[in-house]
Amino acid sequence: MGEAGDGDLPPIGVARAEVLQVGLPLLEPFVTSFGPTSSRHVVLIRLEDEAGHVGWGEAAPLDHPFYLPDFVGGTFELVTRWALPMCLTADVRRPRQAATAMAPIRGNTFGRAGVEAAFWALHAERAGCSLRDLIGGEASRIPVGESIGIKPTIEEVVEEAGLRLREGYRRIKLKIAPGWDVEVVRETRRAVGPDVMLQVDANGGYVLSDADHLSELDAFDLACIEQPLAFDDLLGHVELQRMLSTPVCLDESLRSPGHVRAALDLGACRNVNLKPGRVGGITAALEIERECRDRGIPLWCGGMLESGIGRAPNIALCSLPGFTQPADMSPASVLYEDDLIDPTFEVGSDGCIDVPTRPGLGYPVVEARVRSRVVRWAELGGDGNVRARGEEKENGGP
Ligand code: OSB
Ligand code: MG
Repeated sequence: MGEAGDGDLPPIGVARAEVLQVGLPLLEPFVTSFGPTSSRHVVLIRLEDEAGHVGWGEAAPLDHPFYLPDFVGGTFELVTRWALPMCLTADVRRPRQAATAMAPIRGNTFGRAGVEAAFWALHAERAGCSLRDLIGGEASRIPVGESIGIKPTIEEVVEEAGLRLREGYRRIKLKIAPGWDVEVVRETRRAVGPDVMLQVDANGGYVLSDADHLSELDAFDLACIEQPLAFDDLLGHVELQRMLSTPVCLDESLRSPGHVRAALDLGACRNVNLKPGRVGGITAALEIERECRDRGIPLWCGGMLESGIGRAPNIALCSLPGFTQPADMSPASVLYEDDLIDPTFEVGSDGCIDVPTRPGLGYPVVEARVRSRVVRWAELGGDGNVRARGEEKENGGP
């Protein structure tokens, strides 16, 4: 388990751990080709060491299994029964050894990533170091784009795009689905002009026989078409990419560094959306960043409508040089009534957000707000045993 230099490092000793499923107050449903996401919960992992240092991580699959198989209720169980105990009983001295400890778990990338993130945050807190510095990030500000969901009318999409561009956002991504594609792209391109970076995300809503229809999108100079085909159809994307001049970007299909290598070797995509949660954590994300940088593949950080706790490590990752395109990183003010961190981050008039330099997670967690939103919880000892668990029915939720 150890590696060179580990002898000098003390174990990241966890005295107490908590798993908290919390509800986030979405301002409006987020609609994609797989349907509306109107209820949003995430699983938070809170680690505390003997000295009282705290590390927070967030596992952010969706509430339902329509984006990928992972869903919040299953992820709560995965974290409580396996992922966290496997880390607490291992000799974790570096955060990446948490990833190693969880390696026997198949799939369940979001749960593993949330636990690993908590170890990164706790390690950074103990070292008095920012996450950015811990991973060797360079940028102090990162460019951001908005992901605009399917809306009742094209006019509402065009209006939202215009608003964000006036605010400074660096690019616009439109959700598309059969029956909501060429027209919404044509009208948005017409409204924003030729110089704005524009792209689309189909969330697996099409089949290969839609290729002729999708090739109509080639006329609009899109930066990419994200996940046009099913999440498990790598070879379909190889064929489709041959038929489109627009770069195919993969999201759902890429759930590990091996998937990214396979997709690039096969020609299934020319652009990569990296969500640390989707690929199993920060260690896997670092491997993918290096792979894309070495190959000269445009890379950007996607989002899962995370709270600020979930977005924080992703912002740190975006400071690495391999991230060459704007991130899906709308601040909580766009998505939620409030955030779980305060102060949270905002997008400046240059379309960028600051990469935090504070130690640990980088943002103060509003613990009272977190606790008021808990719908399901578990408490574990440093030995990995569950001491207590329960549900808070008055907060509702799944
Ligand atoms: O496909 O990128 C996606 C949100 C939830 C699930 C999947 C996706 C998205 C987004 C939102 O596009 C991006 C964000 O977090 O702002
Ligand atoms: Mg996507």
